[in-house]
Amino acid sequence: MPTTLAPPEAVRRLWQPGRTVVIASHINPDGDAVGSLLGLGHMLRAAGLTVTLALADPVPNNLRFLPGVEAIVARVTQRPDLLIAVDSGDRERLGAAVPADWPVDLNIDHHKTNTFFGRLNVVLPQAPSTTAVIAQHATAWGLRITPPAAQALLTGLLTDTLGLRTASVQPDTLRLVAALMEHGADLSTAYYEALVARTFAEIRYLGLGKARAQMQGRVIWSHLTRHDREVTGFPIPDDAGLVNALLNAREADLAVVFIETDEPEVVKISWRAKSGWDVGELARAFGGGGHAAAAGARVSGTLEAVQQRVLPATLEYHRTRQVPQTAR
Ligand SMILES: [Mn+2]
Repeated sequence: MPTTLAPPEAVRRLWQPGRTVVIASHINPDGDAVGSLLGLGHMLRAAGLTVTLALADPVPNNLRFLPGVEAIVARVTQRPDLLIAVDSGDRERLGAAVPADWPVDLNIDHHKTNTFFGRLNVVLPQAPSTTAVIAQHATAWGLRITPPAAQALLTGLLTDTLGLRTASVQPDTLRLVAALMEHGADLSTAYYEALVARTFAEIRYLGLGKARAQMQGRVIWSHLTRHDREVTGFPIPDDAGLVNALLNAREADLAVVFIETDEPEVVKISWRAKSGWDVGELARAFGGGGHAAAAGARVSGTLEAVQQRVLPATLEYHRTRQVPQTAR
């Protein structure tokens, strides 16, 4: 039987010096995935284990300042003594980082939806980030928080809380920030690098999207084109954070961004919602997926045609709080 909250002694017994360990996290990694991977990785290395870190997808640019990030591999083929999953709600979200039939010895997470797929599980849904779960347990697990570990753990906490401004941030969270700073984390650098810094191209690309924002009935939307990327030099067919920036509008409940991709007639759509709304439902109606607050889909058609289908459905959803039949 898997445990739901493994006793610290059981976890501590896993890390015998000399053992080989693979730590893996989820596809499309975010700051909490990378921060958990590096934070635990640095501590286990300091404890005398041979550590390999695995992520199926590349580390986003805003997290490349973290020490040790260059050693992360896309796939592990040699089976270790221990396999640990961090910040991953289920086994499948590890993607191709490790073979699907390797059992997970320890699953550390904070997602409410976690499936307890580890032999030992440390899943705390109230925790603001998986890095917070790791930082809170480090001492009980017999681990020492080194300065590079502290920096990685703080970064995951900052990104999952959007810079310490989500409702999940409690007095204890700020005490944890203080403790990580005492262990050598640099708050100002982590905050700037992970959350604030942008390239010049990104600022201009984002600006084009912001300038053409439109709003109707508390739904705000905009689009970004291939041409926008050509003129600004922004290299990736994504929204560069535009959808989050649009949802900052006081007057809006929902935000949508349409991105013309580099594939012919494929449009990427990103939805964001303030609390109480569920754009995941809307995204699923268009063959995509996601959560209540953030969701996405890829839809075939020209930018114009896709907007003409998806925008009325989004406005209708907002008006009736139901996904209209026509969206299916
Ligand atoms: Mn997380």
